[in-house]
Amino acid sequence: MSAFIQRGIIVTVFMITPFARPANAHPAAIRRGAPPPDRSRPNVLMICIDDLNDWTGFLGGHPDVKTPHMDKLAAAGCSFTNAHCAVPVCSASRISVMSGVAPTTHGSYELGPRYEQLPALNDVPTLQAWFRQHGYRTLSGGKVLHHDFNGRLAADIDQPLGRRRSPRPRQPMNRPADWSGAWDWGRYPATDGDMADFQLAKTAATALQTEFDQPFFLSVGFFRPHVPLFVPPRWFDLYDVNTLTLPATRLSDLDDLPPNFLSINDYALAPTHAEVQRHKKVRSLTHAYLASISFVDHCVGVVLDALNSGPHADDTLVVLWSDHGFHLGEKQHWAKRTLWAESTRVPLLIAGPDIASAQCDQPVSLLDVYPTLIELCRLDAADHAEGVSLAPQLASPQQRRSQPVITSSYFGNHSIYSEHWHLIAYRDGALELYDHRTDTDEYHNLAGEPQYAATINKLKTWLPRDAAPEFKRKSERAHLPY
Ligand SMILES: [Ca+2]
Ligand SMILES: [Ca+2]
Repeated sequence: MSAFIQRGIIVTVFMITPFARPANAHPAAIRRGAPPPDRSRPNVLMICIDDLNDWTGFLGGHPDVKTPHMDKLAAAGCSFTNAHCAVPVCSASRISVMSGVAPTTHGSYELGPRYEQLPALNDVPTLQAWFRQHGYRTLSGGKVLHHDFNGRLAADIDQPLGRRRSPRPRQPMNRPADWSGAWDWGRYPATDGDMADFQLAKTAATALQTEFDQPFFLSVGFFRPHVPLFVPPRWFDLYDVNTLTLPATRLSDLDDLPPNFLSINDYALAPTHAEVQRHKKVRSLTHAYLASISFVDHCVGVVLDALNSGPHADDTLVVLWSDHGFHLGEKQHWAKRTLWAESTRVPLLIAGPDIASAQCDQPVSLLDVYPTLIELCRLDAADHAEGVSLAPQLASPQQRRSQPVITSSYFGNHSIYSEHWHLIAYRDGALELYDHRTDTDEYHNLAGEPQYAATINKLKTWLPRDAAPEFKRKSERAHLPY
């Protein structure tokens, strides 16, 4: 009952807010001078997934995973196999995607501030606002921005699709008593219809079957496979907990690593690998993560089926991405926040009219989504966008991206991804170097070997200079001295 009541309150809030907004509340600049709607421009369907790593059929990150709907989308369009987030944590990653601005400019390197709280983004329109200014109707629901389109961002969305929470069981199901409340999992609730993600998928499906007098930009954000990993039983039943493949971990893997920002500060919001092992939860958690992935894949399928059977099937671009990756014991770590590929690498798919079925192995960034979509839809270029358009790679997948990809986590720590190399440079000067041609699991840190000095020096020239200081007010480590 309480969960139902709590959900009711949340629904009430989100249903009332958009309609309570005065009709003239949109900034005048958004509408003044806006071109008339251009129906020749493609629609955009953006699907955001939360905490999904490379455990999809099309990326091959786990041999057992079942993701038929995302695999079908990947086969129809372009799959970027070497895509990385700008920050490996929810809020800062999503702010970067929706602003097109790098963390080294907006100043959010960790979980915390809202988009509209960052002074550097005061004059930066969200991707949705940019499309709206160019005559698009914007619809959005679920977890697109970590904190939703609130405050001055509420005007960016013409038609909110709601943001509900799924129910949770009254008592912990599998969580050890000394773990954070978010870290629980199990066969709950009974049916898909009880899940907020599924309800959102159905709402988005209805919208996609509707005719509009403008092109639309519809964004939906699903919460799974973010913890807590509660999904209905049938998704657990897809996998045999006793025989499923466990992630590969090597005890000696950490021996060649410098201390990093997580170990230095003894900072973790997830259980440690030792704790997961001590409670014998590796297999059970892996099962729940796989089940949650297949559930969200089903939600993606509901949305894509509606698109493909509706009036917009032939003139809609689809972009699907996850906000960052996820460790399940690799490098003795769980969850996110690291600069290893397990944490930074994400699925990124772009499909639609004139986009050929292809795989692109170039290093690309989620920062590239902003300039790519506005180029594909022939909108005005956005000078503030710091990524590069992937239109050249969509036309020719072997085309080199003009610069390496940079991921930042906590102030002063960065990853640099080139086509084959991954350099991690920590704030204290410590380095890691991996050769992805021979070591995609990043077992062998080459940074200390003299023959790689030239490679390291070349990659270091891309390290951000004059990075924006961390915006501390709402950051998770705001109490720390830097
Ligand atoms: Ca996330
Ligand atoms: Ca190692």
